[in-house]
Amino acid sequence: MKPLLRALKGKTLDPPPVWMMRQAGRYLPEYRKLRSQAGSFLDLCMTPELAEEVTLQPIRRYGLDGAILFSDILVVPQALGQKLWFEEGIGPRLEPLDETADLSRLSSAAFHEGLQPIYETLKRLRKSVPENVTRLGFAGAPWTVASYMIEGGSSRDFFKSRLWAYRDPDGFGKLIDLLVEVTSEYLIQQVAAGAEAVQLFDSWAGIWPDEGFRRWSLSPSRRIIEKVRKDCPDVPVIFFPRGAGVLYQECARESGAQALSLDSSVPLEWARDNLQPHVTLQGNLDPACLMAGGAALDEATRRLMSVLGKGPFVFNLGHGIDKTTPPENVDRMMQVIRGKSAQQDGRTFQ
Ligand code: 1CP
Repeated sequence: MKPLLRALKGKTLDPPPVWMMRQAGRYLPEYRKLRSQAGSFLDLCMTPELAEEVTLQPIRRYGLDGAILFSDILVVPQALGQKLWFEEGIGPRLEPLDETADLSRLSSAAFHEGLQPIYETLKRLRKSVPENVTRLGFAGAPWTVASYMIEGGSSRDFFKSRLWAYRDPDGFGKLIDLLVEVTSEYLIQQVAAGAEAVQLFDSWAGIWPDEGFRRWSLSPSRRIIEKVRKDCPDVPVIFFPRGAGVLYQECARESGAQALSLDSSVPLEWARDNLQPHVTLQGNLDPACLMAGGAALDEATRRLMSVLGKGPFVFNLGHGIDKTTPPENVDRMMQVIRGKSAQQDGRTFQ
């Protein structure tokens, strides 16, 4: 079995498998080149040959253990009929929904049709991803996706979304229920097209007090994970409730995920003692440390391996790699991770 899949299924590997959130992207010159040829970011996501190529770029360069589908969490609202565009220098933009919005304007009728290019990318990756590399699918968790749908893009405080949830929990719950339904189907279709494991990104989970977290982050995510596991029992699910703090413990016990992706603020010894007995852990190098490189990077990489590497562990970052990261710092990180034990393990890397 492929190393990343083995780790996600609870095996301890030395060295641990490694991939990076947002591993394909603007820090790579080969990505910037293709991106400028493609026109828009969405064109890149929705053109299978190009999305396939971008997915493979960091695999060729670094020999990572996981190839994550190149796409975005916001293609889901787009497939529901909400207008989406990306503004240079600003980021994603959507025509915002509000509390009075007629949710029936969102339609799942053409949902899978709109996402066909993404399934096609995964089909192509079946043939082009190297043999020992795991193909990862992903989606945004309902709360994180809903927040972009309501705010109309990125937000600092998510007040509009939180106010809706507090004032009209039934109405807000309908939007979350719709996202639970379509996101489960979306992930199941990704598996049918070739994804061997999937990650559910709840990037803004940490904004909630505990009750809100349970109701709007953990519970909808658990429902999705349950559906995916029922249809695809062999496919591990990685859950990333960024910023969950001590509530990571409830996620370990109750989300149904096989692995939890830790943000950089989670203390390693605490995670080892309280989470790793229940699930595989993934994470959590600070992306700023990767950007800094040098001795700080070597030291943080070694510490992560020595504390979490004695149990089921996947080396990753605590959040996405930043676009100003020098690509050679990733080489340095890979050397520290794989060191000499990579040869002992008998694994070969391009
Ligand atoms: O200009 C460009 O080229 C676009 C930059 C970019 C990229 C490379 C965006 C816009 N999305 C992506 C790809 C992407 N997004 C992947 C690809 C696979 C990979 O290599 O990992 C994935 C998994 C995502 C997921 C995603 N998109 C998340 C969840 C993870 C996270 O970072 O928290 C979120 C919140 C988004 C929304 C989004 N899309 C793009 C940006 C810049 C953002 C974040 C905006 C914000 O901070 O609110």
